[in-house]
Amino acid sequence: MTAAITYRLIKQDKHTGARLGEITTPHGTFKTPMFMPVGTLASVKTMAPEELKDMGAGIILSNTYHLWLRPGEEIVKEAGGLHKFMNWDRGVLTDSGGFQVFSLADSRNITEEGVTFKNHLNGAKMFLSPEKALQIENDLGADIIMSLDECPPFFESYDYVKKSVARTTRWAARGLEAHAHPDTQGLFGIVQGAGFEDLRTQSAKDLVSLDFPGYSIGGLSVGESKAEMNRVLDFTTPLLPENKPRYLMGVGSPDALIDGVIRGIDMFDCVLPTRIARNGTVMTSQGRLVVKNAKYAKDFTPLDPNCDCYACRNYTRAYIRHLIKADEIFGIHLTSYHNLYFLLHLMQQVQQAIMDDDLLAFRQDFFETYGFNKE
Ligand code: PRF
Ligand code: ZN
Repeated sequence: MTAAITYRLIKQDKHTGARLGEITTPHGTFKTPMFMPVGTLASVKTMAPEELKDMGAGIILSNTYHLWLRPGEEIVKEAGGLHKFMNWDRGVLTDSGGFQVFSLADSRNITEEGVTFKNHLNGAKMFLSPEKALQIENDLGADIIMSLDECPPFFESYDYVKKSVARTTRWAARGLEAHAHPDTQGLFGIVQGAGFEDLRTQSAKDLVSLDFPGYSIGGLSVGESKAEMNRVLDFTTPLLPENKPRYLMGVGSPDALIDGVIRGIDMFDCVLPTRIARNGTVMTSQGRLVVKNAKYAKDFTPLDPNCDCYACRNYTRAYIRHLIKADEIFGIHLTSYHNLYFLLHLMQQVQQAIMDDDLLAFRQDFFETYGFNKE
C-alpha cells in the first residue's frame, strides 16, 4: 500500500527547531511551513480557487461538521468528492467535527461511544462517533483527515483532562480501524492534554505508537497566553517523529506562526485572516490596521505599502474603506485577499529564512515592525 501523505525534511534551521520541508498529497506537493486558508463550507469566504492558487496556497481546510449538516456528505460524494465539488485541485484537509461540536452545538453529552448534541442549525439531535467522523471524511474525500477528538478547556482539571485524553486516544485508534481509504487519505492523530506535560507526553507517545502518517496538536489557542502555548509546544513537538508532518490546529496570528515554526510546526490553519477581513481589519507589516476607521477616509495609499498583492497593487485604503462602509462586498473580498496573501507570503519568507539559517534574525525584524503580542 502506498502512503497517502509523505513528508520530506529539506533542511532544519541551525539555531531553532524550524523545519523546511515538503508534503506530498494525492493532489500535489507543497512546501512547509505552510498556512492553510479555511474554507469551512467548501469555500474560502469571498475567494475563488484561482485566486488562492495565484497566491501560492497548496492546501486548504474544510469542516466535516458543517458539510455533514449541509449539503450532507452524500451530495459531496455524488459530486465526485470535495475537490471536484468546489473546483479545487490542490490539497484539502478536513477537521473531524469534534472541535466544532464542542464550540457550536448545544447540549452535548460525551460518552465512550461518541458525542450526542443538538446541531446549531435546527436543533436536531445528532450523534458523532469516531467511526461516523471517518465515514463522513471518507465520503468527502480530503487528502488529509482528522481523528475525532475532544478539546478540553485549557484550564480544565487534571483529572478531567486525564480521562479526556485517554478517550481521545482510544477514539483515534477506532478511527484508524474504521478508515476506508488509507492509500488516498492520510489520517492524523491529535495530541491533547491541555497544559499538563505528563498528559501531553502520554498522548503523543500513545498516538506515535499507533503510527499515523502525521500528527496534529490540538487544545491550544483556546484562551491561554502565547507564553503558555509556546511552553506546551516546547515539550510536545520533540516527542513527534521527524519524518512526519506536525500541524498546529487553529493558530493563525503572525507572531504565533513564527513562534510555532521555531518549535518545529509545519502546518497551521485559522479563520483569523478571513474573519477579521470581513470586519474591515487587515494585517500589515506594521501590525493590524482597521481600514474601516474614519482616519483612512482620505488615505490614498495601499493597505500595506510593503505588500505586492492584487489588492495593494490596485486599490487604496480610502477606496476599500468606502466599499466596506457602504456594504459593497468587493471591499471584504479585497481585505480577505490581502490577509491571506500576507500570511502565505509570510510563510514563504519564513521558508527562505530557514534555508539561510536566519530565522531568529527574521523573527526579531518582523516583531520590531509588526509589534510583539499585538495580536
Ligand atoms: N481539535 C480539533 N480541531 C481544532 C482544535 C482541536 O483541538 C483546535 C484548537 N485550537 C482548533 N481546531 N479537532
Ligand atoms: Zn496586500
